[in-house]
Amino acid sequence: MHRPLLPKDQATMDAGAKEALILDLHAVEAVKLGSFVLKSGITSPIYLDLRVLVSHPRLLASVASLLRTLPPTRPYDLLCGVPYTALPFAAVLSVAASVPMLLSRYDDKSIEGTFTAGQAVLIVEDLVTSGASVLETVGPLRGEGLVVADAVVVIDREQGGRENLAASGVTLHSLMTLTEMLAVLLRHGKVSEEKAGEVSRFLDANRKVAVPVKHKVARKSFAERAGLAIINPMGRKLFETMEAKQSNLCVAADVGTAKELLELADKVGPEICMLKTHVDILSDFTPDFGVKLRMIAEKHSFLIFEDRKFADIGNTVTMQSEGGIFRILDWADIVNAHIVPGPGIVDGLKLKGLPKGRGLLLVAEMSSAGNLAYGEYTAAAVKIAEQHSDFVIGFISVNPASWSAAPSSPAFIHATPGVQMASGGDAFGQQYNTPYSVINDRGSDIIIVGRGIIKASNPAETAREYRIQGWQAYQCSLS
Ligand code: 5BU
Repeated sequence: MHRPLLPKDQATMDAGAKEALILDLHAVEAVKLGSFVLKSGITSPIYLDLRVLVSHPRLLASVASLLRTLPPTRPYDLLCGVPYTALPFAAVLSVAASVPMLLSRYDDKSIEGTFTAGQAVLIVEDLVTSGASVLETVGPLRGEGLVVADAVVVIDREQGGRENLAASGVTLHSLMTLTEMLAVLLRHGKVSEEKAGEVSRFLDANRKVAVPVKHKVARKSFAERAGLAIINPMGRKLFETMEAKQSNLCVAADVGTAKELLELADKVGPEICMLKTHVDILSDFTPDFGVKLRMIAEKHSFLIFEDRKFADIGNTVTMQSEGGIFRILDWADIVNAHIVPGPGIVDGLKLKGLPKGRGLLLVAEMSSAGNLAYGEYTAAAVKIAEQHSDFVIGFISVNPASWSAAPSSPAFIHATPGVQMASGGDAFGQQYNTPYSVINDRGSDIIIVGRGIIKASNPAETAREYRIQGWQAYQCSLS
């Protein structure tokens, strides 16, 4: 994967080339003087508009080749431009350097292109003020397990972007600063002393532009969110249970018999807010299973979530949830569903579930490698949930913090499978993240842990450890 752009001795940009580029940018009116409100909200006497470069192929090529001279702190496998202005820069650079590119969609933050988790991505940007746009692109890439350590940019406006990016683990490499640009323009008589002075004073007064708050994950406490789930009693009950038990742990009770499951439920009960079942794997299921499990759930105050993943048309799922051998709706507080059949599946489950006060989680993302639940599919799940917020309590999700283009309401809860104390996977594509990563970095609420607990020599003690880790990560995410 080692792909340095150029040998180190060529890495410093030639001052003459930089000066020529600045004059060219001025000539094509990429530099404008006046009074402008920037994306970061501040009013600036200078505006840089590098979109005009698409009309000047020679300049575009020269920007791309100069960006190639900036040495990143680590080798990289892929390039990703920040939409939209930098996309042609990244494309030209990609072709010239023979490095594949990714496209990060502006609307839903989904990623186009071929990649595998662990590959390193170099970000390409036109200019940086607070660094907010770069961070909007970095988040979804990291959410896919890609490594982002460096960003190359044509112009650094020197207004806190470098520091804000460094705080997020991204090193900024710029072709030039705004001060350098101004000095060249002044020397060549392209700006007056007076205007140059105005821009310098503006820069001095605005050295620290913060990343706008909307780009940070603002988290409310579970207690506050219980108050938001007003039309959804099961959602509220889950939030309240979490707060009361100081637990955002759900154990996935993937054992082979009802006997083992009931024993496990009693053991881990004090540590959990929810127990997840796959009732169809129990070899000794009998109709009294539900009554027995509900007694244990009441004793330890946890909710029961049958991970049935309904996936049929509304009429069929109505019968599947209510009838058959398992009679799931009689004993499960919460079930989940895929949205592949469309919103009719929610109507079908709601028909019998809502009168019983049950709740539904929609599978918006999955934890397994190569799954197809991402991008527009995930956004569609959010939409369906909003249309049925009396019954849908939230989502199975993996990286809800990356849904910044279509974030879900804080009244919805996020539960995430694929959790162990160490990241990794199993032989069938399961992918594990740590409790801290799931709750604090990825913005989820509940960790769902199966084998990490049930295969431990002391499941009760291990559940306690996971509960503490999950709860500490939640507390950390509030501050
Ligand atoms: P594990 O032993 O911690 O890997 O178990 C994870 C559980 O979560 C298991 O019951 C799965 O069926 C369930 N699961 C999952 O792993 N990934 C998903 O995307 C969904 C459910 Br939805």
